[in-house]
Amino acid sequence: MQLTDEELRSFAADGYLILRGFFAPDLMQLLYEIAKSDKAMDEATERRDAEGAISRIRLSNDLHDDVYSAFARSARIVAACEQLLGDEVYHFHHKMMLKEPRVGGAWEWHQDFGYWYAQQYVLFPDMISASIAVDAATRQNGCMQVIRGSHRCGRLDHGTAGEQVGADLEKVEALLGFYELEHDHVELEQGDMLLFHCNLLHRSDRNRADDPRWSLICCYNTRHNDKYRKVEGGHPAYAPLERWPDERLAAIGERDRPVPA
Ligand SMILES: O=C(O)CCC(=O)C(=O)O
Repeated sequence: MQLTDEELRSFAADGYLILRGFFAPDLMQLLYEIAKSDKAMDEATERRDAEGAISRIRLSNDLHDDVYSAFARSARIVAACEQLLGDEVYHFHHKMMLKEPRVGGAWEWHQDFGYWYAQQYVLFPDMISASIAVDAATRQNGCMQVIRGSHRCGRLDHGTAGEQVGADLEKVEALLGFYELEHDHVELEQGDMLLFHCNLLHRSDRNRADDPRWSLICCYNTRHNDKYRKVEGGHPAYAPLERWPDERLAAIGERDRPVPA
């Protein structure tokens, strides 16, 4: 897995990079079938947006013997993240983001580093997330939106917005208005992957479509940015990450594929 110079340049300038068809359709079908029939998704945590609409999130700080963790161990994702951040990365957490048809709530403008800096004892914005489209993501079902290049302005102050944490909106508006940064909608097909820098401002709208929008987001921290305080709970401190080829992800997917009724 080798990113091109153009991909590296584009991530440095924009704070995000879309890799189309990153995972093959057969492998995505396994993840899709397992997730959609997984009873654990019924226990996902609910988060209300500022208008009270609910998004659900199933987050894991640990790696387990399941298909979600297998994706988080993907050698190709990890290699891409290490090229973009210039250091070894480790698993920080992964999460299934579940936006149900018609009801799935919005995520307010925020930077992930706004949360992680405040709560996770890390000080350098050398962290990254890989969002894999389990369902296609469209404007209608509340795809992710980003402010292109906003990672370059550094971390903004964050306050609360509903049950979420949101960035200072005056500054968000200044980035879009005064500084004329572009506001992009990231539409994805199943199997596409969005890599985004932890200081990239992003949000997503409520799902107003009849189809769900589920994604698997794998988050990584760099080794040089290990947690300076090791506390119980929260996202983990550095531990070497075992990286797996796609064949191993597929083997776990085949093993756990639901048996048709
Ligand atoms: O995928 C989305 O709709 C939002 C995800 C998000 O805000 C996040 O992972 O921080």
